[in-house]
Amino acid sequence: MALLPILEFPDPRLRTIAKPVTEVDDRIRTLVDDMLETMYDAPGVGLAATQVNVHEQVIVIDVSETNDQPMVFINPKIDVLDNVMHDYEEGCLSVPGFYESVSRPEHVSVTALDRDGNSFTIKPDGLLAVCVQHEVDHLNGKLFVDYVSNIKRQRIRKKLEKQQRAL
Ligand code: QAP
Ligand code: CO
Repeated sequence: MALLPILEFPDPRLRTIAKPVTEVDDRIRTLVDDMLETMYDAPGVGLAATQVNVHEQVIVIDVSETNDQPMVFINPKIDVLDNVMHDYEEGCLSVPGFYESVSRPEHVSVTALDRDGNSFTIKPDGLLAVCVQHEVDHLNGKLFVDYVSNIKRQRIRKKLEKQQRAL
């Protein structure tokens, strides 16, 4: 197991489009385990491979109160089930210290492969539905700050660039 460094906005590598995983093998399972360790250490509720500079379609999520229900989504596909939207105050390990309200579809279906390479489909509720969409956005090079106004995003970028220069 290993802790992986997390890329921070506005790192251009966060804009990379992830490739599908062609085989769920031990290399992918090691990546999943390292991503889970990195997410729990942060701590966070979701992490996409893009955020640890691996550009393959792998997501880990744990929205349980007890942090003992890890979920793995490989090659996830989202279907929007209706036009109902829901606002949620989102954050991101790649945008530390900033939270903004984002509107997303409330009802989605997600089909993915699990860590054994088996396909599954879920209809997530609440925070899980928000989190899956947020993480799938990462695999497409998209960040939650892309949904806020240019002025807010610019403010966030400048503050993070200043913090990063101080390191
Ligand atoms: C994505 O985000 C998410 O700013 C996961 O200083 C967030 O785990 C989906 C975190 C909200 C749905 C709703 C953020 C930790 C963690 C920070 C996270 C921070 C420390 C964010
Ligand atoms: Co994020």
